[in-house]
Amino acid sequence: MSDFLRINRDGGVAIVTIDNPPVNALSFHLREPLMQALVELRDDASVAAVVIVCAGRTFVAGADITEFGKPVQQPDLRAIVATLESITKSTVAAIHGTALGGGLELALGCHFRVADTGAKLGLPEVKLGLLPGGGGTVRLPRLVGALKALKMIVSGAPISATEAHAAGLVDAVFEGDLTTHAVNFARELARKGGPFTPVRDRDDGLKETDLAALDAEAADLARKARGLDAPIACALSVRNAVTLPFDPALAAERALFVKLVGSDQSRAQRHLFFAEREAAKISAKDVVKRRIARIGVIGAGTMGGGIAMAFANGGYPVTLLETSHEALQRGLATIDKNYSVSVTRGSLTEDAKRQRLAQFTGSTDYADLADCDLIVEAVFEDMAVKKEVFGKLEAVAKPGAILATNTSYLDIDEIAASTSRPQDVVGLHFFSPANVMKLLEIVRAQRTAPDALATVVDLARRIGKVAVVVGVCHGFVGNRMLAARGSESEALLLEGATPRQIDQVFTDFGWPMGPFQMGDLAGLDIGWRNRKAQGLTAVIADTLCEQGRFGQKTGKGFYLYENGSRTPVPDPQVEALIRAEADEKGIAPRAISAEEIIERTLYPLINEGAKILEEGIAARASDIDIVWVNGYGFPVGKGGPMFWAGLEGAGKIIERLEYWHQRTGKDVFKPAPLLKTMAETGSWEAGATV
Ligand code: T1G
Repeated sequence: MSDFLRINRDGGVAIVTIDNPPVNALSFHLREPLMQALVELRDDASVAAVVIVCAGRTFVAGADITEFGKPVQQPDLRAIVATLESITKSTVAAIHGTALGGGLELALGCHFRVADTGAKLGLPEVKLGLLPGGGGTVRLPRLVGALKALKMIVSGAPISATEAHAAGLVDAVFEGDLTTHAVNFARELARKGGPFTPVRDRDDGLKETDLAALDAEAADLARKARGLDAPIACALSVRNAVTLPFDPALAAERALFVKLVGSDQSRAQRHLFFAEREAAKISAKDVVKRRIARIGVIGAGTMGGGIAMAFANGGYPVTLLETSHEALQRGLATIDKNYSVSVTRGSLTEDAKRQRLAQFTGSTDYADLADCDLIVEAVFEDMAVKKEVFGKLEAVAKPGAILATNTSYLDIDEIAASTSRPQDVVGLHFFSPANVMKLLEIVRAQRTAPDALATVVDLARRIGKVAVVVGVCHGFVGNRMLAARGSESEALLLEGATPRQIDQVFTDFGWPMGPFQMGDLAGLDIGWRNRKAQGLTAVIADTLCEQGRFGQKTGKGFYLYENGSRTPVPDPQVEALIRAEADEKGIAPRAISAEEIIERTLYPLINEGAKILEEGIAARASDIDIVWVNGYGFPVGKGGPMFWAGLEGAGKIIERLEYWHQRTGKDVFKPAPLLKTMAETGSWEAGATV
């Protein structure tokens, strides 16, 4: 038969077992034998029912994403589902793990679906810049209704077996041996006899469709799409399921899919799918990871509290240490408040909140960290303070405990060298709020032991973080590139651009917000403190801070925030301040184009990324993309700065960088040699391995 599929008989029930590790993706080498098996069983009179089940950890998790962009090899999924629906005897999909994308569409080709209690079902194609291309947008509404189908397909979020059962997507949910339950379910159907109605001919979910409500929901989702095409296509295809007969709706779905699969946006989002998995792979063969049972966090401020929550949310007990009882109580109270907000929003139950709070042990005594396997310091961003903390850890941390610093730009090699155990020292650069932001830059110091590194990379995945291993330099990857991106901000303002204009260019590009609105959100005083620590100035931002204009938290920054509103309102006072500074410097205002703003912000960003690759601070260009998409909101439809450089054209970027370098003399515009390699070869040379 096939290495990827086998057929067993249990009386009159044929059990088709798919076995294509790791996730039973519908690769061509599976589709071919699957099609043959379905035709054979359809025509075999001794077969009374067909059950499709999967070996391994999950039901089919989708089409094989590696096949996209290549010529389609028949049979494709649509042909398989059509053959499945031509079977008149009962067909049952037995779902465990995650039935996603083409996997759920395969299951929708069956008359019935049963699932085990832990199963999840979803159509996440939108996250790849696609829409379900195997009939999902036309069949799912027929079972669960158009509105629920719309929300599932545009969000891409899976639902539980219980929710799927309640919605009519799944016909039964079982505990225990799913295959046996599925076979008995199928046998009972066969005993009762058909005919069995294929999903394509069912309309129970479509009968009461409120088209106005559907259109309203679709319009709301479109507003949130931020320039992405796939969510719009998904909504249109679900609407077609309501307004068109099945076959024309299916044909329209196919046309939309073909358009999306060839688009730059989908290529960008598929790039990110694999890049995220690559980033977690480090060259640490045969390394035994250390056991992590208990976490210590030093500092219960914004970062320390968020980091402690991130570990508690991941199920780890946390000892949270502060210098005083008052500071500790303040930190614990903030944590409690954060969980209460989640409960109010409905994203956390009261019980879960209690469970998470029970994970915390507060202390003001370093000795209480003695049983911790990983200790993360999140104290004031000052080298002397960090070294003092590590000095104390020398005395209490047990052998083999990993000692991590949350510094956002200090030299971790210097911190490690101040201890007697540099092999245990690593950087864990969380992004604020640490309990929410997915990105975790794992900073490998020169003497970080391979097993320590492998341990924290694995731990990051366990607490739901997207880990990228980076090397030591000022600002590592993200913040170093952020400095390059912002290096011209003040010059652009002084030369005539307004904060609103620059921010608008960024949001038009697809960023959630521009740099000035972001600065007001984060607090301008943070950058002000960093600049002062480094002896740097930014005349406009410094002046705003001197006036106490820190941003949203003070009601004004680059923008005004009236009556506690979070909506930025341009402030004539700020524009007057900018003009006054420009006049003092003899800079006459001029019209500045959107293209110029892109060239003086995003091109230096890419150029710094190229330098980071050359220095081996990042191992792959795709790692840099993962940092920027998960840590700074780089639009997923553009794949990250390094992927986007390929779309924009490295040659064009070099030419414009050279122009601005010649005009300003600034190093940030001096094209990195690797950028030239990219222009010549079309791909980024991997930098040294971190
Ligand atoms: N195709 C190819 N490879 C895949 C894959 C897929 N669909 N899903 C996972 N992999 C690889 C992954 O790269 C990794 O490889 C390994 O499997 C383990 O994955 C026609 C068009 C199922 C929840 O979007 O969400 O169907 O790094 O590390 O954390 O309408 O994988 O080991 O070499 O993620 O346990 C729709 C994508 C496709 C689901 C498991 N389906 N996958 O998570 O393991 S488009 C998806 C996932 C489609 C149809 C449309 C997750 C998972 P390597 P992993 P995991």
